[in-house]
Amino acid sequence: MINRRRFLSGSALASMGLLLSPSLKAETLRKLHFHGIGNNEQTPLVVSTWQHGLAANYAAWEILKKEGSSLDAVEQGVRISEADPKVSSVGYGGNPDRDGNVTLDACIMNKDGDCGSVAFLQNIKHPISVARLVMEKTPHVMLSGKGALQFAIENGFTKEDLLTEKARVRWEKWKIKSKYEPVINIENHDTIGMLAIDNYGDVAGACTTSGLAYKMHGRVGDSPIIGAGMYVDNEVGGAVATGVGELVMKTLGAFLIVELMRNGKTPQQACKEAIKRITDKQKDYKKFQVGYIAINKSGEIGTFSINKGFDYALYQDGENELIESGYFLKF
Ligand code: SD4
Repeated sequence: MINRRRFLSGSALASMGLLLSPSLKAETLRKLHFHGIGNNEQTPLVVSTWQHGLAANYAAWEILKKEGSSLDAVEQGVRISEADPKVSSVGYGGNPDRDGNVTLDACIMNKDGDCGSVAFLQNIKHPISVARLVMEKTPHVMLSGKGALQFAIENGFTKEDLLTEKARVRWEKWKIKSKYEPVINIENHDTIGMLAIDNYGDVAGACTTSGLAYKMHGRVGDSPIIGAGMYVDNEVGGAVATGVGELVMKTLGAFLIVELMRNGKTPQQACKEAIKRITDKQKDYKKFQVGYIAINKSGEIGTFSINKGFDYALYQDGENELIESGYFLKF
């Protein structure tokens, strides 16, 4: 658990004249809450995977600080990574599959337990926004492939070529050996998963990726699977995953973490337990990376990964920092 915030006790608040004043208006209370002096001293907050989460968090925080919703915050936050050609495993600039196609997976979930997802979507720069529209405008949770593309176009998205020159050159180089081999923490582990709690204490989550580099055409990972790559329950908290999606899907990692928290585990204990589920069951786990982030309703954070090298970006208490996660494998 990370608790970097000073705790203002009841007596400290009383000495500031805040507890006793009946005239304290709701607006003032909200502001105090925002600045960490309210019922829950650790929110609002936004947390996301990997270094590029820093820029994404910043965009999310801009929304949270204007008292926007956690749902808007996570959508706008991850769109930064989706649009950034330097991020080689999300949206535009993402590494292609082995046949040279950039195929995208994304999902989003709100405080009411509604969710939307797209899988195997091509030529659309912001799959997260398509996922949100699936949630808001259709009776379904998930659209995939051509159907997802058709839905996106019908809703005003434009088709774009997402394979940048740099990604194409990397792919051409990869084709020389054509060996599918996810490398721990290197370029193909850049999915952005983001969780936020807003000023009103509500939790939302988003996850978006171009998936594992040089995967088979048609392969879908954990990131668009509700409960695998991401899960939110506003009574409990939320969790997101990054890394080799097959391991996450086999253990339904994000849902598992939220259920463990529901049953009393801290976010940190829950993330460790979910990693242990993988290391107990998967013989070859040492070769792969999986990282989890979880938050609970009080704004406590947990993170854990199989291998060293997973880091996450946390924007809380006005500070946005990159923090190294704990990990299972100590060499
Ligand atoms: C996938 N989990 O498609 C994604 C890849 C990833 O960080 O997380 N990269 O399996």
